[in-house]
Amino acid sequence: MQELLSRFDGRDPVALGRLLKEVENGTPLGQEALRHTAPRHGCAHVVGITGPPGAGKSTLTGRLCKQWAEAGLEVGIVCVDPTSPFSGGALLGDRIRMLELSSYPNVFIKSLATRGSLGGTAASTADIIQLMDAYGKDVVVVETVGVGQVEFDVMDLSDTVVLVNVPGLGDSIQTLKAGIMEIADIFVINQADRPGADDSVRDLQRMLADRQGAGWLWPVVKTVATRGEGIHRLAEAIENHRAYLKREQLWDEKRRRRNRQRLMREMDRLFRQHVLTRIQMNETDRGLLEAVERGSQDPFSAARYLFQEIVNQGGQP
Ligand SMILES: Nc1nc2c(ncn2[C@@H]2O[C@H](COP(=O)(O)OP(=O)(O)OP(=O)(O)O)[C@@H](O)[C@H]2O)c(=O)[nH]1
Ligand SMILES: [Mg+2]
Repeated sequence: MQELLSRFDGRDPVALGRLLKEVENGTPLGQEALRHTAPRHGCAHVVGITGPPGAGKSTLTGRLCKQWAEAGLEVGIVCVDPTSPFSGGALLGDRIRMLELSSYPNVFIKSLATRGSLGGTAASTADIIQLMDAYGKDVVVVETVGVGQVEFDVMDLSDTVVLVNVPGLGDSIQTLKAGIMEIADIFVINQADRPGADDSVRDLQRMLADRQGAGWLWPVVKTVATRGEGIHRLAEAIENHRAYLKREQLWDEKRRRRNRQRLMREMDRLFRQHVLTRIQMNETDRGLLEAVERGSQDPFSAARYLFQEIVNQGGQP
């Protein structure tokens, strides 16, 4: 274990991959890795890329990361619930582009399959970001399909949220509008080689003009990801947002809030674990649980009773 951690500290990508897997599976070694790396995280710029399925998020991520990698930056990519390039099932051209990207020694790609699993996605994404950050990644890009609560939670882990859309987006904007529109910092109209791109940019700009920002004007960037057009402008917008966050002290504030959330989440986890152990070991508690299940005991009083018992016993099971 110690050897793996020192190899991680020595920036061995194999050790990073191994520890990411441990963290994803919630093993004791994964927990140890999180404790070990906690003091060192908070430096990486976390960029969330979201938008409807097939908008070109992976292609765009690939282009952006290639540019950063060639500029010498350490880059991490996290794909949450991927359906294309990174996981397979994609067109050959996309696969080759991604393969090309993973040949850069300073790029690390991690896919996080979540389909079918209940909850915990945001938690494991936060852990994966932490590890990549502590490893020394300058930028960590997180790609999700922007449709549900999970994506929303994951985007909450990002410093800069990029919302990718395609021309003729009237309807898709409407469906995405609830929530995601509000948390986006940069808007992209990708597939600008298709008709209607300029109209879409105008529509978006009109919509954003009604919004009063405190110091940040939401840029709308037109891109053709497949040809690499507009990527420089997008990279520039992302860099401007980073500078803005630092200037306004929002960078530190976000990290404080995230650290607080992680404390609360870890407390929840430990407490729940404690309660489950107690119920397993203690017949009275088990009887109480069964009564709650049957409906003959109300869960609110039962929870209060259990809580008080745990406090009285000083946290011993
Ligand atoms: N014409 C055109 N096609 C594009 C552009 N960008 C991406 N595509 C194509 O659109 C398809 C989807 O691209 P992806 O990058 O996989 O899109 P995605 O948003 O990551 O898709 P999911 O992860 O499945 O939601 C691919 O066939 C791309 O080659 C573009 O700018 N113009
Ligand atoms: Mg994708």
